[in-house]
Amino acid sequence: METNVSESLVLVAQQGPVLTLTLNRPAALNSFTAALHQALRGALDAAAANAEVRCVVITGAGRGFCAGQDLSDPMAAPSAPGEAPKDLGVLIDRLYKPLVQRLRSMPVPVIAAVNGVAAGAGANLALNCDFVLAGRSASFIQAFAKIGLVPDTGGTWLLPRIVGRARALGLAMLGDKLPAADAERIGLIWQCVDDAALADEAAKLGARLAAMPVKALAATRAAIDGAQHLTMEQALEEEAVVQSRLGSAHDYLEGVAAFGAKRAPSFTDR
Ligand code: T3D
Repeated sequence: METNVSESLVLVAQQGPVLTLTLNRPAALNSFTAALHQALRGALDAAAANAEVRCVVITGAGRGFCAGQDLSDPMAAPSAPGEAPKDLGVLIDRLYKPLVQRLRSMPVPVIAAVNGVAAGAGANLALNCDFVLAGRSASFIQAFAKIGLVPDTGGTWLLPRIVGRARALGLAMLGDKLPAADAERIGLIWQCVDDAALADEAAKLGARLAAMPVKALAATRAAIDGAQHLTMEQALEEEAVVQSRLGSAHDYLEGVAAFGAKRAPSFTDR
């Protein structure tokens, strides 16, 4: 059964164990204001605390996914002549950094279902998710250079790791619109699907992930991200530490028992 819990800047709908969060400022292509940040982070916190939620899908209302920072918001708009310049670093520290940290520490997998343009921090919001599905008419724009900024919301860390330095620099310096099919071709995203199929494909993937041992999936994300700055020797040690923890958890015992009994497993850890 589907329930709409809130009609606000972030629409929240739960279908079984899959929670869908819809950014809801369609007239401004779901660009970020402080209030939208607060609503999204609040919804993610609530999902993280809710044992019934085993996968989160983030998407956008209307024709866009998210156009990044709302450039007309007084907290971000350039200062008027004579005023002290705004310190955008404060905005990043207070709003974007905690959002990325929240996303990347979610105890369940997170899917971005990119339904339209994803620009600036909106593109990197998607890239911080574990899976990015995009409709064929969607696109990704590292819009920062066009307004004299560097990629933020984790873009400088993510882009070279996902697509390599050459493509990272090309995307970040030129700021061109990258269609979803090209984003899939260069490995920036998981999959490009027909627009009409996006919601169904996201729901299908969400249900599949929700039925998996999500505690292990969250540990997989942390281990793969953490290994980026480790030597192979250190990564082997870290794998032993994590495996030791997971090996005594319910889901491992259940997975092995189900395998032996040739039945479907029932994973419950979070
Ligand atoms: O504060 C800081 O700057 C630090 C933090 C930075 C993080 C960032 O995200 S920096 C990057 C900010 N984002 C952008 O630079 C993207 C700006 N938007 C665009 O370039 C274009 O809108 C798009 C390429 C995304 C889409 O183009 P198009 O032609 O499909 O739509 P449009 O007509 O430009 O936009 C539709 C409406 O949304 C329009 O409003 P209107 O005229 O119908 O009333 C437009 O002003 C509004 N909109 C789109 N993006 C933003 C926005 N309003 C405020 N802020 C936006 N980012």
